Amino acid sequence: MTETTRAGFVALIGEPNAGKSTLLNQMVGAKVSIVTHKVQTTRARIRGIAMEGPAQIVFVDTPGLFRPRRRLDRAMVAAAWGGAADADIVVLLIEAHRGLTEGVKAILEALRERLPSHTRVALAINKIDRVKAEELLGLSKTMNEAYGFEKTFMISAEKGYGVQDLKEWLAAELPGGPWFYPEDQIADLPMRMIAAEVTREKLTLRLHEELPYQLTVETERWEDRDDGSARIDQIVYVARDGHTGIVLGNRGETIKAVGKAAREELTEFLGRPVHLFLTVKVRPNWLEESERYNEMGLDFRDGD
Ligand SMILES: Nc1nc2c(ncn2[C@@H]2O[C@H](COP(=O)(O)OP(=O)(O)OP(=O)(O)O)[C@@H](O)[C@H]2O)c(=O)[nH]1
Ligand SMILES: [Mg+2]
Repeated sequence: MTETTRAGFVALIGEPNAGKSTLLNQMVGAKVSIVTHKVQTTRARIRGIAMEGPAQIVFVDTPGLFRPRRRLDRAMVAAAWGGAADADIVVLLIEAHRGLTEGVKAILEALRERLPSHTRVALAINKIDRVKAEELLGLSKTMNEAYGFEKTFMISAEKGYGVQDLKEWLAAELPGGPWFYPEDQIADLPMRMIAAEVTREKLTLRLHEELPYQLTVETERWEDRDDGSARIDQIVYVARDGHTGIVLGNRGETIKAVGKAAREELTEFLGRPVHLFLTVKVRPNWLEESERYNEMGLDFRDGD
């Protein structure tokens, strides 16, 4: 088997909101990484596993690359570059309608500076459903003048256009060798973390402005019950007293809606009933606590 099989790591990098997590989910065929219309949704490196013929492609979703300010930002950006450095192939995602932005320019610069020169980098121009076909050729040309990409793909991660082409190319380019995971595994992330991410996604979708960036969710207890259901207890850590009321909402309606949406998604994901209990706790300093970073799968020291 090892003579014909191929396997490797493909890191998805790009600006926040480029569609990296959407692409990972599309490749895997299941929602492993949370997606929102807001920037900086993904906080850590998330592995999703896809099979393509004899090849096993381990996709590494990374936090968006941007100019970091806070400790959490720095740890996220460090995690993203770490994912790129460890990968066999890096795929840079850009948004078709935004083109070669200042942020993308900074990433190209950093690709040259931070990654070994033999690193293989492909370009995926995403969200092609948002632009006219004739604009794409020009953008592809501009991008390839700015950086020596090995190959360029035009895709819509959301609609699935061009995704299979990209997948087949990656599968063919990965090194020969045994698979890293069982054939039917789709993610390499503890269930308690996936469950916390699902709740964070629902909170991010319902809360405004800075609030989603100032909270974190942890699964505190997970009990598999005899009747086949799971009882999951989670804590939502907020940074300020005033945030508790906003997260709870008028008569608790926000947290109720969040809990319901998260529970439904988890029930579907796990294929069994879920009882989800959410508690909101104020923790003014959580953004400076190493334990919170460990829970998120981030390296606290990277924030120094
Ligand atoms: N129109 C369109 N929207 C897309 C496409 N791919 C992703 N999106 C949307 O873009 C937004 C961001 O998608 P994500 O997958 O969360 O982006 P990301 O790069 O993982 O973002 P961060 O985790 O914040 O770095 C979401 O609203 C997606 O639905 C696409 O092909 N077309
Ligand atoms: Mg993401």
